[in-house]
Formats: sequence, C-alpha cells, structure tokens
Amino acid sequence: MASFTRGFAGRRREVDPDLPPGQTLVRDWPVLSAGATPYVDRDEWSFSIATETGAVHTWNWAEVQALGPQDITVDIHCVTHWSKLGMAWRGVSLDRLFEDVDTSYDYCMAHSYGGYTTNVPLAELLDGQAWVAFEADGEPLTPEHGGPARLLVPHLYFWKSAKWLRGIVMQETDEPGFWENAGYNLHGDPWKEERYW
Ligand SMILES: Nc1nc2c(c(=O)[nH]1)N[C@H]1C(S)=C(S)[C@@H](COP(=O)(O)O)O[C@H]1N2
Ligand SMILES: [Mo]
Repeated sequence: MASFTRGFAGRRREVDPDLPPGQTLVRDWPVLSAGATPYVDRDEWSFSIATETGAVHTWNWAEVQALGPQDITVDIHCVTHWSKLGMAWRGVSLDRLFEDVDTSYDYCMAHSYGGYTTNVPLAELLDGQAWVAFEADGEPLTPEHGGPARLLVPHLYFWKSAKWLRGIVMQETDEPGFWENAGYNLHGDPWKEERYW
C-alpha cells in the first residue's frame, strides 16, 4: 500500500473527466472535523425531520434500516481540493425519509450531534441525490468519519455531508450553516467551483 501511494503521488492525471476543476485525487481518506468527535451509540441515535407545522418525524436506528438501504458508488469532493472517486457507500435514500413529510418549505438545515449545521435545498436532497449513510467501503462508518450515520450529498462539496447527522429542519429561506457562515459558498457545486462566497 505504501509503495502504491508513493507511485500514485508521483503520477499526474492531467485530464480526468470525473475530477472537478481544481481537485486532486487522494487514495487515503482524510478526516476533516471542525471540533471534537461526538461518540453516539446506535441505540441512542435517532434521525428526525421537523417541518413548519411543528410536525417532527423521527426514526430510530432500526426504523431507518427498515426503509431499505441502498449500495451506491459515488465520488466525493472536498473544498480543500481533495477528491476520492468510486467510493462504495451504503445508506437510506432521503427520498424514503421524505416520503410522508409534508412541507411547503424549499430549504433544509442539516443538524449534527455536536452542533454542526449545513444548508441544502430540499430539491437537491431528493431524486436519488442524497442518503443517510452508515457504511463506507464495506465497513460501518467510524466515529471520525461521522458514524453512526452521516448525510451523504456527493454532488455537492463534502462539507454538505454532515457527519453525526441527527436531523433536518425545514426552512423557508436558504440560511447559512456552520461553514457557510464562515465564508463557504451557500450552494457548493464542485463542477462550478462554488467554494467560497
Ligand atoms: N458534523 C460535522 N460534519 C462535517 C464536518 C464537521 O466538521 N462536522 N466537516 C465537513 C467537511 S469540511 C468535510 S470535508 C467532511 C469530511 O468528512 P470526513 O472527515 O469523513 O472526510 O465532513 C463534513 N461534515
Ligand atoms: Mo471540507
């Protein structure tokens, strides 16, 4: 593995159609966390969606699993310029979780255990674009990478994929979350290099 990494680092991939502009491939998987890692047991974990009516839809671990996890292969792109291509993930589609949720609000704020937040338009979490993910590369997500479960929104920069996900609150307007308040782009499309404001 070490020699492979050395060899890889010396190789330039000038044109990779899967690599957004300004990104570099990595083989390892860096950990980027703004604060301390919260340790949440599966037994204590739950996920909820709260809407403007005051309704709160809540699923515990078993209830999320019962919705039918999918295996997906996606690329991830961090705003700090690293990308990983073809990662195997397992999670439940946000389409399943929003099936019985009635809302006229168009924006979501994802909330994490530990206090992290990030905003995503609802339309970009639906239609097979986002998951509550709990496995990567065939292993349960480690606490450092957001276990027991994290949001996975691979078509946006990876800061939108909130680790230690605990819920989504519907919003009338597109308010900034943690990194968006600190200067990151409100939207974060890696193909348009929407990195900062
Ligand atoms: N709760 C929470 N989620 C988070 C972060 C964080 O600090 N806290 N960092 C974000 C950023 S900037 C990135 S690049 C990815 C990093 O995920 P990783 O550590 O699994 O690579 O998580 C995102 N989700
Ligand atoms: Mo990031």
